[in-house]
Amino acid sequence: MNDKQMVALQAAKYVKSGMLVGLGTGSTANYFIEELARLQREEGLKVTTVASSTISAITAQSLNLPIVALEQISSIDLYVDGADEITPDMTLLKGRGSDLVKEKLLARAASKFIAVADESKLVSHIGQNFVIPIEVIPFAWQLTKKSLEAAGAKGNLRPNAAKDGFWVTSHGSYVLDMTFDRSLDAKTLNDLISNTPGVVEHGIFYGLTDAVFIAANGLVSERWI
Ligand code: ABF
Repeated sequence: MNDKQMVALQAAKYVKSGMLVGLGTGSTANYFIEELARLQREEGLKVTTVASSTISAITAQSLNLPIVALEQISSIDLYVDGADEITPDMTLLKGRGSDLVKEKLLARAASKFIAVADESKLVSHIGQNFVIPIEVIPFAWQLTKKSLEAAGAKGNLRPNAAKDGFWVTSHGSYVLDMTFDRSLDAKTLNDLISNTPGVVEHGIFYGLTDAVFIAANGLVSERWI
């Protein structure tokens, strides 16, 4: 069993029958979805799920997990998802793929949000290894980019090489992949980006995690707030 699978299985121990469970996106979240399906099949677990992306919804459906649409929920019991970066204060960077809007909605709606990852995701500050994805309203992208540049950011629209154009998310936003001065802390960055007109949502998950589970060399450590 690899570290991603191990940490996902640990998170699945917090799932109880009757829960409405949010399904994350990515390889670690996939192991969690597969484990839920196994628990349902072999141990009679009864849960309802809601997915953070089309791909996770397809996976859940193919494994016969009951699934409801985001439109049908106003809160969930538990959300389990991976991350691209995790800082010591449990801030996450997410959204290298897409659908970070749904991911953030579920993280906010959850009574408990557990972030799961292997140790490669641990960083000292947000933006250490990856650019910060910022979803913007398409017609506002130039103005939004300019506002962010005035705050010292650098970057550009995410390209879509397959279509020889720009990346468009599942709900029609463009994505600005930006870097910021590394002296800015997570809260400052979070507030700055959230308060920029034209921004739909961004990949900094500040103050949203209840726990971070990290697997390293076959051992899982849990850190709860
Ligand atoms: C999605 O998948 C993203 O928000 C996050 O970027 C990524 C983590 O993927 P993995 O578990 O495959 O490393 O949730």
